[in-house]
Amino acid sequence: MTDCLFCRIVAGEIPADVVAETDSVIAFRDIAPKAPVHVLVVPRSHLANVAEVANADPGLLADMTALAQGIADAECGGQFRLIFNTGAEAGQSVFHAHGHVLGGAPLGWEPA
Ligand code: DGP
Repeated sequence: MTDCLFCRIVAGEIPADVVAETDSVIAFRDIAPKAPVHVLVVPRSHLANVAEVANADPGLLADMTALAQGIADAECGGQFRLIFNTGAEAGQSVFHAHGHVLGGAPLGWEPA
């Protein structure tokens, strides 16, 4: 059994509030939302971060972006922020690539 949290969600071993999915990507609501809409777009295959996705399979990164846009179209008028925390210092806590889709309200911009 893998100890990767998102691999376990992909496998259905841990429940999640899934909002959209394709053959290559699954999207579910973040357990600790930071905006009215906060959904994670996650490749089904285990890659550690967005750079690994881009290097291994650029089409997969396009699939993740397209699913993010579809969620934003359905839930926040097509407007959204897509964030990929990459590395612990940047705030990445789950080392299975994922994009944060944030929207549903005006978003501030407060870089550290
Ligand atoms: P990051 O810090 O960029 O690695 O984002 C990881 C996100 O994953 C964080 O916003 C919280 C979310 N998260 C952590 N555990 C779970 C979980 O068990 N279920 C769901 N749906 N989200 C989780």
